[in-house]
Amino acid sequence: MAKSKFEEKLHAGYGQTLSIDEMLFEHRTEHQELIIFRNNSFGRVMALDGIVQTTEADEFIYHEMLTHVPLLAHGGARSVLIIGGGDGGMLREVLKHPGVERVTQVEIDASVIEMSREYLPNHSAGAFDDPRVQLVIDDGVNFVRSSEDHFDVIISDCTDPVGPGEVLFSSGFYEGCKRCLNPGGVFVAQNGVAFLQLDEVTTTARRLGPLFVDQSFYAAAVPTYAGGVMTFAWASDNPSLRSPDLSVLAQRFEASGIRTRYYNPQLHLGSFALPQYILDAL
Ligand code: AG3
Repeated sequence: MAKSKFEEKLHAGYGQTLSIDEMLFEHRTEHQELIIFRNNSFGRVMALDGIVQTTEADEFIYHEMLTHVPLLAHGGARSVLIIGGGDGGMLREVLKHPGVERVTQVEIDASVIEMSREYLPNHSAGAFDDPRVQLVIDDGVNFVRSSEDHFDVIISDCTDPVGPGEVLFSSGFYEGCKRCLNPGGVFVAQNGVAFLQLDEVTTTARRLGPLFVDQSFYAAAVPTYAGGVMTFAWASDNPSLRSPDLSVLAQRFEASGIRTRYYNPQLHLGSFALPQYILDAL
């Protein structure tokens, strides 16, 4: 009989279970175990190596927060680098910014892109066909270590630091990102669910902090990243980018013409206010 439940095993002694109401795709790619299924509460769900990566219902929270926060804080980003993000949701949101002229996306697993285009078409929503996009199938670490290209914003849309995603939390990767950033640029990265992965916050701060003048985290709750708020790492050499005036942000957001379902300028500023248990871990 076909499996009818997806049991996520990311944390010791705690996990979420989603019913597989329709199995769409299940296959071992060259890099990882990829599964896409439909769930009655969250729509289509994609998981890699047993960990939920994205769902149709709540992806907007994650993708909006990892794009609009750095791009609107920067205010003049023309070039963006996305590491990972094979489902295309991040690319879709980045391309909504009228000032963005080119986006390079570096994804290690071509199968994730291919299957997401087929089974999660609303994630990329045509973004992979946009002429501003250059797609590179490569390891993100290799890319940032060797690329001669520079970017205004770098977004690390990676898996958790277990298995193939682990290198995207290494000092070598962060050094490469720093090297590929234009002066005044911003680096952001998904950094796990703080309550259950507090060591990731500490480790990232220790590795990323020394490379930049300003390093911090911001947060948002994404239901299928279970266990509380997810933190996003933030790093730049310009501390004022982290606390722009609300009026400036609101003006930029308005001028962009972007419609969001989670992001708004007030929430942007508020997301940098962190609970004390996170601050204490830094
Ligand atoms: N990548 C981040 C998934 C992290 C899940 N981790 C967790 N629950 N701790 C998502 C890819 C979406 N484009």
